[in-house]
Amino acid sequence: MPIWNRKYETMERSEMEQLQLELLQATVNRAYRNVPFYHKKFERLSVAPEDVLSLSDIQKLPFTTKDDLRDGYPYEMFAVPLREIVRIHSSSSATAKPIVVGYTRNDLKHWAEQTARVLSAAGVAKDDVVQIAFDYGLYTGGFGMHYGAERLGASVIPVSSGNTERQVQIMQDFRSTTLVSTPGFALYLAEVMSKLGVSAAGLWLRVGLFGGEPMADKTRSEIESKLNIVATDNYGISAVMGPGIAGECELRDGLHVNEDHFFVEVIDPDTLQTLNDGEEGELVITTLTKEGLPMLRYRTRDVTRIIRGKCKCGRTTARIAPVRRRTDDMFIVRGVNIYPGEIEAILHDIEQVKPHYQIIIAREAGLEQMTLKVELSGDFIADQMHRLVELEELIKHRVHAVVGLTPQIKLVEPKTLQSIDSAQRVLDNREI
Ligand code: DLL
Repeated sequence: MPIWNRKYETMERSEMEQLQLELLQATVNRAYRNVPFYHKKFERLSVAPEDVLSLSDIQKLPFTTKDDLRDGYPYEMFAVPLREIVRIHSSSSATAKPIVVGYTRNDLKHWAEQTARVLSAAGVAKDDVVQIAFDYGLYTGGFGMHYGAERLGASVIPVSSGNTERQVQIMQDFRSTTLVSTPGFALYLAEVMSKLGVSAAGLWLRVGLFGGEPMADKTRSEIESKLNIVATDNYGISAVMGPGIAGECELRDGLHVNEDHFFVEVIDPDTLQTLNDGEEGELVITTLTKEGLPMLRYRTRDVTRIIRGKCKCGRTTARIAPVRRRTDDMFIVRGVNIYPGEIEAILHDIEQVKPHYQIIIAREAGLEQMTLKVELSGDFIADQMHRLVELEELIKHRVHAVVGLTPQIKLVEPKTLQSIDSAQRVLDNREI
């Protein structure tokens, strides 16, 4: 099994820790000197960059959250002047303050290296034809994986997301060997193939890299059997970098972290104490090489555990267990991150409805659908059908503008959803 960067991916533990300490000290210095947000936080906690003398001293440092990034919208968390930034990505929200991330030329070089490593770990090489079906745009998925695949020397098809029938055609005609997408899209693609009468046996596909959302075991086996491929799980988060933070090797025994670029910790989300290796908790990531937007102890809200010890593939890097849950109420539909609170805020501003709602997620004919049940306000008199239709269209439009996804709307009688409890707020009926 090839290893893209033997030096860093198979480094002795002690050597890796020494490297991480040096990189951490440099990152902390840069963040403290160049980002007023960190400077203030350090002062408040009475810590100085010189206090980081060992890796465990990271626990003295402040956490960073998504809200901190939102408050610093758009560029306040950047550690370099804008002229040094060569790429900007952002999270999905259109009207709420999104998260903006900036990359220097070196950051992009490192990013390509990181995604080249996860592609290589999944078994992708120079001779492969890589069909990238992540969105290309502000989302980090498409471009992130693209540059890594090019770095490997593979032939890249930047097909982006959607247009599924065309994707099947391309897969057949261009002889794609590798599919890069969300697991949800891969399932839908399989559904469309079966509708079109295209069999996986007639394709060249042999491997898939999936990420951007959780992939349940059942989903993985379904993708593997329907597409006749080996499917690997790949973790990333835009606030920290995008894809390329961690990915499974062909043995699929945990996701290898690119530890020379990211320092991972797992904390108890309530006490904020660092947990031991193997204990499950919230993943916290510190960037070690990022210049544009260094992140100190970023709280991902993703639940996982750290796995140490050499993998049978030969890599010595720490691994994380697949992420299946979060500590907050964010959910992901068609790769789009959605918070119930965003939906609630939209409904608050529409006088014909109450902000009492329920979100139902299901897979229909392979495609993920979000249905939003909304309670009509008592004053709303639906004397004419067209008024209801207009109202549904208005809600659809507003939700699409904010979260980037159009839900199906079901308007329900007043007072039918007002006492819904939080466990029933989001019903995820995607079986796999
Ligand atoms: O989803 C970046 C990415 C793109 C990663 C393509 C991998 C592949 P965000 O939009 O910031 O970034 O969403 C990050 O998605 O906190 C997790 O909750 C979830 N997530 C990403 N990858 C996985 C995965 C990109 N492999 C959020 N398993 C994260 C489970 C995942 N959840």
